[in-house]
Amino acid sequence: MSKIVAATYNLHKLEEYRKLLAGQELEILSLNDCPGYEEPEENGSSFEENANLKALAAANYCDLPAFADDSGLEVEALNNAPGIYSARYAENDPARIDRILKELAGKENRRARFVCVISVAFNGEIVGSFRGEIYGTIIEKPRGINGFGYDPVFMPDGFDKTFAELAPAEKNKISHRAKAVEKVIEFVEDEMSILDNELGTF
Ligand code: ITT
Repeated sequence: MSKIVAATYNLHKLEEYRKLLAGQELEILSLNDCPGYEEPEENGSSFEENANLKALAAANYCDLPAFADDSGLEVEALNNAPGIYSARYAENDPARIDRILKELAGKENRRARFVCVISVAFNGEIVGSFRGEIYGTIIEKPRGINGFGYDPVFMPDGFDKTFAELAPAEKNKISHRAKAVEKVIEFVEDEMSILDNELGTF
């Protein structure tokens, strides 16, 4: 089974990746399996730049293929904040949710989307970056206990439950992370079949 490093210390993300990639003949390691690793500073100005630098640093340090995501919530009426600063918007999940709700108080437009960009790094370079998005609205009060981060206030379009009220398997069918993972799998399958065809010509 091939090994790949999921370059994250976020155990909720890791859990989602292990489920989303369950059928893939992959042993998914995390940064907890890379003793001594020091995370690079997330100083990119886009989800793509941050995902690239996280994936590359982990692949180089662990000498294995690695992928990383940079993800977050973009709220239309807040000029797309918190965006790439989603993890740093306040000191913990409840405080981050509280800040969003306060900033949205009195505003009619509560449209938002989650974004996830996954970059895959191999042999010292980024081989691809893949984006998934899901649109929805921010509700007035947190609901539900599943998931993590902003899930209790995000209600995806077409549902009357928040991400935190959906079962994990339901979130994993529609989420920004699931959509980005689908693109990664498609890319890897295409690359493998190109490789197979090339090897077949010898
Ligand atoms: P790593 O960098 O170690 O992967 P992190 O939590 O710092 O972990 P990010 O910099 O990508 O990750 O920040 C993503 C933040 O966006 C995350 O901490 C949540 O606050 C929010 N977020 C991302 N995906 C989410 C999801 O599926 N549900 C709820 N909140 C999410």
